[in-house]
Amino acid sequence: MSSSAHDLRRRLRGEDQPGYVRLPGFAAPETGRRMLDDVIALARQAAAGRDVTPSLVTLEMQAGFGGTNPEDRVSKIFRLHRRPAFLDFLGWPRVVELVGAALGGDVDCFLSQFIFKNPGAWGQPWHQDSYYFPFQPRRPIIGLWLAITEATLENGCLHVLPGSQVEPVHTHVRDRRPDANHGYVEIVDHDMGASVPCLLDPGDLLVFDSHLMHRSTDNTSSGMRAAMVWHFATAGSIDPGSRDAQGRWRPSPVNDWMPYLRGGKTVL
Ligand SMILES: O=C(O)CCC(=O)C(=O)O
Repeated sequence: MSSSAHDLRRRLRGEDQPGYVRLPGFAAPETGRRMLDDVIALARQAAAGRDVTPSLVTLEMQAGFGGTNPEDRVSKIFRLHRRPAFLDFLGWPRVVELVGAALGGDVDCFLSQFIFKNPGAWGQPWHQDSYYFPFQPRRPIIGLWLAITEATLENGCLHVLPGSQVEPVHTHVRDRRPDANHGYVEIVDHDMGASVPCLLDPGDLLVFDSHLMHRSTDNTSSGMRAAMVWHFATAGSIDPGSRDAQGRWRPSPVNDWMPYLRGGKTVL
């Protein structure tokens, strides 16, 4: 393993390490704008009753939430990583190198989501992504969070708890706010007092371990705070799916396992 790969893994998963890495200016802002244009078109197609599968559009759940355009009501759009605007990013040599350094040469991309975070939208409470990923093996799993717009305290940037990647997956309780967004859960048994906000510019990238505790706050500004997130795990991971309302295991509605790296090379 190269020393830079060793260093990245240490920063993501090591004791007394932050559990995340911030890469300013990783992408040009235009890269994010192309992604935004693509998901706006998808949101409008879905609102017009067109079939947008395999993508999945979820709406903000707050009563009366809305705006002028269909995308103004959207919370997240999942299953995007096979679409050209998002697949192209995965083919970038810098992304290949980064993901390979973090996870090794045999990797799948299993989840992607564009988060609109429109004005007034809920933030996502404190959680660990591995709560949503009950795979075998449990780790390593990483997320890449690309800022599409600026992320500020007012528009609901991410907050992370440095060092919390060494914690096991904690109990998560359902988000207790009225009209909470589907799937939002919360860690309530850990002190988050040492958390730090991640103030990012468009094109900045945050790489983080799936045990890192993080949240985002509500968007109290008048503009959208958009981000694109991809998640990666070791190829051959076993995904039991997720539990439905009756507690039965079903294939996850949002995961889409796509081979990404084999022997360190892309297989897109
Ligand atoms: O960007 C956000 O608002 C929340 C994203 C997040 O928590 C995640 O990707 O796990």
